[in-house]
Order: sequence, then C-alpha cells, then structure tokens
Amino acid sequence: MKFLKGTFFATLMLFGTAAFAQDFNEYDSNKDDKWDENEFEQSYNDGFNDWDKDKSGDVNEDEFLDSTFGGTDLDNDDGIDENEWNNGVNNTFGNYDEFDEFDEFDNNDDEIIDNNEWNEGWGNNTEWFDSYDTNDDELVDNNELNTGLFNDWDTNDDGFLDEDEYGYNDSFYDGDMW
Ligand SMILES: [Ca+2]
Ligand SMILES: [Ca+2]
Ligand SMILES: [Ca+2]
Ligand SMILES: [Ca+2]
Repeated sequence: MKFLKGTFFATLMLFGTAAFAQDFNEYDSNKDDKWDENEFEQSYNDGFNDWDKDKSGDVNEDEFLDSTFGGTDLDNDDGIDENEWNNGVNNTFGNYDEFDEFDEFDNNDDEIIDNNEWNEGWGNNTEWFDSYDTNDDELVDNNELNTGLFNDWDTNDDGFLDEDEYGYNDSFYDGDMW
C-alpha cells in the first residue's frame, strides 16, 4: 500500500512539474527566468475569479479561507496533513503563523486539518487576511490579492518569483484548487 501510494504521488508530481514549467516560461515575457509582479499578474488573470466565489468583485474573509484551504490541500482530499501544512508554512503563510503549530489547528488530534479547523484557526489569527486587505475595508480586491500573493510567494524577498517559488504554489492556480 505504501509503495502504491508513493508511485501515485510520484506520477502526480511528474505531471505537475511538466505543466508548471510550461506555464512559467509562457509568462516570463523578458525571458530572465523569473517573474516580476507584472508578469505574475498576467499569469494570474483568472485567479481572482476563482477566489471571488459569489462574483461580488471582492474576496471576503470566508472566500479567502476557502481558497487558501484549497491551495494548501495539495492532493485535494479535503484535509491538510502535516506535509501539506509544512509546505504552506515554508512557501506561503509562514509569515503569519508565528507559532507554526499544526497541533493548534488540529483540534480533534486526528493529524488532519479539515476545513472547519482551518477556518477556526485563522479566525483566531486574522493577520494573513489583514495583510492582504491594505485599505482595511474587510475585503480583498483584485489588486490586493495579486500583491499579497506575490509578496507571500517571494520567500527570499528579492522582488521576483523564480520557478521554484512559483512551483511550490502552483496549487493556487485554477483546476488544482477546487
Ligand atoms: Ca466575493
Ligand atoms: Ca490533503
Ligand atoms: Ca483534525
Ligand atoms: Ca481591501
């Protein structure tokens, strides 16, 4: 069983890698092997619509948590295991989860963070959502989302996304999230 699971995961990874390498090059307009914020925004043109579930033109906190849960749950089994959590901490939301405590979110101690536990955990710590909502209107608009994601994913803070930084977060692109 372990072997089968490993093979399945390796196959998934292989397909994922091929797809994201192609996307990455497509939007790297000046071919310097990294994305500036502009190139990122081009690549994420349809992304905002996926986050804005009720098509109101803004992403509220519920929508934000729905989408971040989907993006963090890499294998789409409706639960975040410790590996997926660690990937998120290292590549996406580590700045906001100052305690980095999987166990704090996993209320029922089943080693999985489900959607409710995710919402409750981030309901107690709104730093992530607030950092995106720069004008403090409790909504994240398209520009705020693009800037927030770009800054989060730029883990080495050099003002660019390289292929690795993008690759760790390509689950936030359509199709993988929901
Ligand atoms: Ca909305
Ligand atoms: Ca999962
Ligand atoms: Ca749990
Ligand atoms: Ca706002």
